[in-house]
Amino acid sequence: MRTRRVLLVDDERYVATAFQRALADAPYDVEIATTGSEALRRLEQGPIDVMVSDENMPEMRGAELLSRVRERFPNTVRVMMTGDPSLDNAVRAINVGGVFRFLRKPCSIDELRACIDDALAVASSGPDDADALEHFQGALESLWLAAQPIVRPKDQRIIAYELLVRSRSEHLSQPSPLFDLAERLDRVAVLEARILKLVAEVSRSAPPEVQLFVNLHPSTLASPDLLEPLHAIAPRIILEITERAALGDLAEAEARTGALRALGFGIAVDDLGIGHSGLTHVANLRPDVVKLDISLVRGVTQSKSHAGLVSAMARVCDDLDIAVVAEGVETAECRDKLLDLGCFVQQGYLYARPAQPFGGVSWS
Ligand code: G
Ligand code: MN
Repeated sequence: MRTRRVLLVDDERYVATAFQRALADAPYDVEIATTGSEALRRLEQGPIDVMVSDENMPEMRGAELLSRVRERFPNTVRVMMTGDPSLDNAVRAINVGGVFRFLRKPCSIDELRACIDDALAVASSGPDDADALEHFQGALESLWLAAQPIVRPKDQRIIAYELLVRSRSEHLSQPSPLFDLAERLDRVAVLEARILKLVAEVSRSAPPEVQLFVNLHPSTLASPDLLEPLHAIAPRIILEITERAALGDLAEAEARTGALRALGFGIAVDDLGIGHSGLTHVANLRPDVVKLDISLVRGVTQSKSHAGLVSAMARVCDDLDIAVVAEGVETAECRDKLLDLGCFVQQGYLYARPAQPFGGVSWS
């Protein structure tokens, strides 16, 4: 089984870190967040078994956070901790947040420990892992790769395709639920191995002059052997490393991407947007390609600051010899604005949706 994870949410960082330190010897990992939105972002990155949230937080109250988590991540067992254990609070936490336990502040480390143990026991007796495994195997057997062209609109050329994993299994057709399940079942490497083998197969029918962009799960950086099937075609492959996933130790990430480069692979930083640590990644990893996130690209026709950021990125990347790809281009207006801003390589529904490889483009 994978290591279990507990997320402590408290706007007072020292409270959270004090508990985290006290639980350092526990047989599970303890992570912390200081706002509701930070907690939600963390949940999007991978499964959390138990979340313990403070109620009284300025940005998003605990009850609201718990209700959102209940809706989006129902497998995360929820505990509320509050210094104001009024009946109203309790009713809201139970009815809206579906909480498992209610802890009163100040709460001793022993109380917290016991509560987390109970919550973890409930978490493991949740959805039946045997069923989940069968469902996952079904998805694994029906995997296929969609391809979406990456184009230079100025000369109407397809210069690459991004390969996107899909499956024919119900609820698992898209990569994010598929990888969530793989993480829960500790099968990420199995899934990734299958995908990379498929990439090697599909590459044989790709037009000879195009490059292939392949999304890597962050954990694959630590298991580069999985890329073996692609060694022979490494110069055609650009490995996309998402900026959304914490790359952990940057020095380590640099060494790992360096090793992949030495094998001939290109490196792209994917989903580069606003509000993450992406620029640091760009500066340190010096990727061959930067892919601007949809949220940034969408903004260029409406917002001066988005447009300014994109044109600054295009200039900096040009200076550093990094190619820029704008993702999520959906309209002609957006295409033209991006060209004005110096983004000459684009990808998005305007040109083609991800589809069976390797389709053409409508140059409207
Ligand atoms: O995280 P990554 O950049 O790899 O995600 C690419 C995803 O974006 C794919 O699932 C693809 O279907 C989707 N996508 C590609 N082009 C567009 C677009 O123009 N608009 C929107 N909304 N999504 C797109
Ligand atoms: Mn991508």
